Amino acid sequence: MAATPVALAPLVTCLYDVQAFKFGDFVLKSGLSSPVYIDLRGIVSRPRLLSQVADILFQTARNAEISFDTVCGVPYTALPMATVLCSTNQIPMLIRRKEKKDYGTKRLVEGAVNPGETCLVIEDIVTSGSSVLETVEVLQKEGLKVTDAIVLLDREQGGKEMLAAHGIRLHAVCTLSKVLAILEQQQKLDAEMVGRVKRFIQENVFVPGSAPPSVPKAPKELSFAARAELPGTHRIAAGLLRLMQKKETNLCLSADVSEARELLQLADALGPSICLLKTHVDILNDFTLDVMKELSALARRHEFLIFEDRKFADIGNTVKKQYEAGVFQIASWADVVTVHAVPGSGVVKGLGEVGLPLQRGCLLIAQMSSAGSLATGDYTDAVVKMAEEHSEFVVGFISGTRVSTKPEFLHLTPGVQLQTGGDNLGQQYNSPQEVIGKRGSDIIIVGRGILSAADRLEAAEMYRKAAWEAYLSRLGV
Ligand code: S5P
Repeated sequence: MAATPVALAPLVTCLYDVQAFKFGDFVLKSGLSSPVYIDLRGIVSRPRLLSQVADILFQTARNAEISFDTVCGVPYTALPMATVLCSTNQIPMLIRRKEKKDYGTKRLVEGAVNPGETCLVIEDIVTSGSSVLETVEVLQKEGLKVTDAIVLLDREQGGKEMLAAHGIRLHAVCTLSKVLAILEQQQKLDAEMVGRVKRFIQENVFVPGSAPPSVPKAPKELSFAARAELPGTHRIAAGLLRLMQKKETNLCLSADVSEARELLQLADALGPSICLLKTHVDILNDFTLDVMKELSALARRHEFLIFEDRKFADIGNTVKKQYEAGVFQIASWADVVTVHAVPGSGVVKGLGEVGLPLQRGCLLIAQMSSAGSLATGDYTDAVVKMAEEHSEFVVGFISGTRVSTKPEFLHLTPGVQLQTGGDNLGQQYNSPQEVIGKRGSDIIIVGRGILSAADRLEAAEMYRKAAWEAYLSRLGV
């Protein structure tokens, strides 16, 4: 598609005419003294200008050849811009609420949220990039992909670089230098003021990591080794984090096979490459407790944990029995199990009565990889809250993205393959780089990506390396 150049001078002139740029001496919200003050809020009162701005934002997205399913404007000024853009071009829009979630049970993102879809973020002005990032994180928490943001005006104070460090490409319609050049050429600004503004920009570039005074500093990313030593980290999580660091692996094998012999062969051959081996024990045709004893011996030899993906989802009294007794006696051999939060906290309490004395842990299902999953938004938030209230037994989450900022919790993500796509039953795949590097998860869960390979060990090593490298680059190593 040939790029249509955006005519900047007429746009800057219109913005100047509506007094979007003020030059003089101002004190910004952050407390900084600035020779320039930019306020694009007036655009909403000029319908023709608002349409023009929306068209230019859309043209910029097309010129950059970004593909996206939905658009979300950073509240509030970019909201009407996104509305006009979406309405004109018939694109579904999402609204991000700005209110903190403790104000009530309202959803943080309104509109049809389809996890896995790509959302384009629209912003009016970017300084440090923190407002865009805040919206991006809320959208990602809903399972949406965000790779690009379009901004009307980039003040060139480090926002682009900060967002790039978080995997977001920022495309600016216009930069502050360009505005200065156009206004100087139109003799609306003298060389002295242009020089003052340029110096101010250069002296006030926000370097990633050194946030401006008004922006809360993002918590520093801790290594797996450091997270293992935090006082609040569960014993099981700490052990797992240590062995992940030691073996340099954040790969969990989903060993969805139906014969015990194959399960044990896989555990022996791939054991050195994995930190966890995940079972669906009810898939086995020839399950015996002796098989699980052999599996436990292999787990000790190769240093991985056993994870039964049982997805308990009943009242406490029932799950307690399902966990402890019956044919499978899961609690006797599984270090961790998965749990649906839908019955309420009784499910965790019931399992804990059996698991705690055995020093076991559980993972709460906060999001699912399957298309149309109902585990999104408020449900996901409630799961995180449940985990925090039961951290004696909950070691982390099954989720597509990082859902808790607490480094004590682990995030494990299924629906991972090197090739993105899905199966014909709703499974959706993302790459290890996307899941670990961009969405902030800790461990990838891979089944068919490895099991369908001609050489399973070679495939496991490929996944191990991809996920480990994504983790290292997230740490900035
Ligand atoms: O949301 C989920 C949760 C889980 S635990 N989506 C999933 O796919 N899983 C499990 O991960 C699923 O039951 C299967 O065992 C594994 C993914 O397998 P794959 O072959 O698609 O990689």
